[in-house]
Amino acid sequence: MRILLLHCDYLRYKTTKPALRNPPDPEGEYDSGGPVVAVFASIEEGDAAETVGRAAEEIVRYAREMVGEEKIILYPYAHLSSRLAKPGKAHRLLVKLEARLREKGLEVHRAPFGWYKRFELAVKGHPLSELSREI
Ligand code: A3S
Repeated sequence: MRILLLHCDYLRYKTTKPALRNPPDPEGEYDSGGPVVAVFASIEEGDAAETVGRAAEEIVRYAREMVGEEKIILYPYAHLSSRLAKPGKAHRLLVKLEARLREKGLEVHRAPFGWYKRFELAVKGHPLSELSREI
C-alpha cells in the first residue's frame, strides 16, 4: 500500500463520472469545512489485513502525534503505484482501513471508490504537512 498524507486547511470533492463499470460506492460530494488529514491511498497486489493494520498505525501516528488532527478523509487514489490490487480487493481493504481508523477513535470520511472526482484542497504548508509512506 502506498499512501500520501497531506495536512490540509480543507478538502472538497464531487464525483464526476464512474471509473469502473459498477462502482461499489454511490456518487457523492463532501466538504471538510475545516482542517483535515487527507490520506490518498493506492492498494497494491499482495496487500492483506495485516497491511491494513500497519497502515492504520501509520495514519494515527501522523494525524494524532505529528500534526494533532483527529479528522481524516480516506481517498482511494490509483495513481501512486504501478502494481495496483484489483478493484474488488482494493475496495474491501479500504473499507477495513476505514473501520480500523474509527476503532482508534478518529473521525473518518471515506471517499467513493471507483469514481472520477473533481477535488480541491489546500495544504497547510508547514514542514510536516506532506508525507508519503510505503507500507
Ligand atoms: O481506477 C479508477 C478508480 O477506482 C479506484 N481504484 C483504486 N483505488 C485505490 N487502489 C486501487 N488498487 C484501486 N483500483 C481502483 C479509485 O477510486 C480510482 N479513482 N482518479 C481517482 C479519483 O479521483 C482514482 O484514483
